[in-house]
Amino acid sequence: MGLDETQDDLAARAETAPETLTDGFHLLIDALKLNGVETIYNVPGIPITDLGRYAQAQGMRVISFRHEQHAGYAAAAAGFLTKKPGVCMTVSAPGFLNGLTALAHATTNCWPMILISGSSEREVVDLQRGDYEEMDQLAIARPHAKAAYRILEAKDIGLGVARAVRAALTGRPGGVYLDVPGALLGQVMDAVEGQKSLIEVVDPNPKSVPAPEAVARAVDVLSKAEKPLIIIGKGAAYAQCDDLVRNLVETLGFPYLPMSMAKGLLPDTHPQCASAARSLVLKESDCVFLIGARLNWLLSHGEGKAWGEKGAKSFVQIDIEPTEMDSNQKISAPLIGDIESCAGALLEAIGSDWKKPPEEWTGAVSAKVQANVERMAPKLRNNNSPMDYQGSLGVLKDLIAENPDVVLVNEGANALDQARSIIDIHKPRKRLDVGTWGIMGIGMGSAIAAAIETGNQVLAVEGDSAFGFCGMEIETVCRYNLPVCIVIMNNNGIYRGDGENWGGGDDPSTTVFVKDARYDLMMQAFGGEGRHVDNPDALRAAVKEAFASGKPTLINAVIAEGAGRESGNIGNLNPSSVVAQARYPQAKKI
Ligand code: ADP
Ligand code: TZD
Ligand code: MG
Repeated sequence: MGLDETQDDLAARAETAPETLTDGFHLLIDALKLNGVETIYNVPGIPITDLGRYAQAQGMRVISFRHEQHAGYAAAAAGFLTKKPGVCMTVSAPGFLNGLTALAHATTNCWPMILISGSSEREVVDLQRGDYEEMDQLAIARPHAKAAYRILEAKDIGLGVARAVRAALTGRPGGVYLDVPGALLGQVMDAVEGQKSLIEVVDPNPKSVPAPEAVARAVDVLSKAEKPLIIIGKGAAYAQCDDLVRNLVETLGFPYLPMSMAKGLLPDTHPQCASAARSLVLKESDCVFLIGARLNWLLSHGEGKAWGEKGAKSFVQIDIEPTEMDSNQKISAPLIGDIESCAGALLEAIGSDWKKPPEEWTGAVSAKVQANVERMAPKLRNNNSPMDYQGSLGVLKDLIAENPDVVLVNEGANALDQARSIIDIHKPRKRLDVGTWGIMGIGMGSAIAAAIETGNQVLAVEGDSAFGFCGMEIETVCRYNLPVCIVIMNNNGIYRGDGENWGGGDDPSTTVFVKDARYDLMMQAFGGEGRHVDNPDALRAAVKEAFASGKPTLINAVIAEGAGRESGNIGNLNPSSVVAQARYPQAKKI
């Protein structure tokens, strides 16, 4: 009995004693459950339709989307929020490719995710005989994933899932691809043998303790700083050691800047938060301590005008990934390890007689913060109609302050940059956005995952263009009756709605949409609440009502067409040429 039985033997046994058998479908479900996976984000179809049904029958939550990219973004966001791999499941070739963008996004953001895709049979695919949805998916996934595996035999499903879970979580987290040929799911094996073949991964997030000399070196560099700065990144939010990070930041007494998804790890209203003095602290600081943040494009690689004089700063960095060090600037004191272990070791090493930075520095930063906050305050109170970003987002800032457990999802250009700087976040992991790639379309997948994984109210602040990348998923929001309130910052286009066709033809400009579109009516089509507002008071009332009811709601917020800026805050990244500037006088106005 067992492993030496052929599939024919097992088929015969299935006639008389099916309860003694299991199959690929159920082994996969059991292996995922054994490793703590409770939810699958998927789009059904051959060969995984029944896998979804059986998973639901076996007590898993299976959330079906309208497009795999959004199921994938949901899985990626779930990975960030829970520190467990978010699982997305797709059909072969086109469904797989739709999900692959999200897998690459998870890998780029260092979030644990597993993309499970059904695939066609190797024998046909490898000879390119033209199978249904034929594609060598494993090869295509590999460059976009932290790891990629294919399971060919039912007895290896336990192994395959264990490898995927460990690869997604251990060290720097990332996306893992798991290729599941259709025939595998139908393979039958003895139930007891099958159960024995499953592996529950032991310690998938092992502690990674920094070397004592590395800790001493870091303390030495930090203690010499006159104008220190901490930058907290989303790796620190992901690490889920919130009290320890807060304790470290408060003990050191340095001003800090949170990267966008690290906002709320310490509240944005914390006295050491230097967000409103960002230019000052980046330029003037003499020592920068990075905690779970990379010196990538989002920090202009640690160089250029924003960073002041070249070579004038020393950098200390905590990261779990050794090769992250020196990727952009010399790291004088690398602390390789997990943030919990590193922060704990540092706190122990600095002891109780730590000398906080000079008042001259911290006082100057606080004064700048206060002046900028005061300068901004009246703009956030305007009641203009149509709205501008300040008046509308000022309202949302108040409502998030009153409801700090709400998870804010945010995408767009101006809608993103303005909301990031205006809306304070008060608790850890309460902000999800476009991440390291600045990708549009993460909104609905992230909002759905946030609602499912946390059970909290979600507020999705969406540029009208950003929303267009994922808008069909409002049907998913309504179908699962999720407490998601979507505010469309509707300025009739990408960056602005007032662009013109520079050739003078009848076609609209490349960046504008249908004028005065009523996105709220889309929501009504699916039974959700749709509201249309054109002033901040009405916006406040509509969002309050959505929070109170918890019903799926979409608010079409009318923003002045000319309120935004080209590319939001990153217009400088657009290539330009003197020829083009001379040829198109309009370009100068942008
Ligand atoms: P941000 O975009 O917020 O600046 P990044 O995504 O650039 O953040 O950086 C996050 C960093 O955090 C990555 O380099 C990643 O390796 C690191 N990281 C993730 N989890 C941990 C952890 N538990 N301990 C230490 N570093 C971590
Ligand atoms: N495609 C993808 C997947 N990601 C992108 N970042 C873009 C295209 C380019 N892009 C941006 O970087 S922002 C943006 C696009 C298309 C939309 C900005 O318009 P919006 O926001 O309506 O969402 P505002 O408020 O009008 O600026
Ligand atoms: Mg727009």
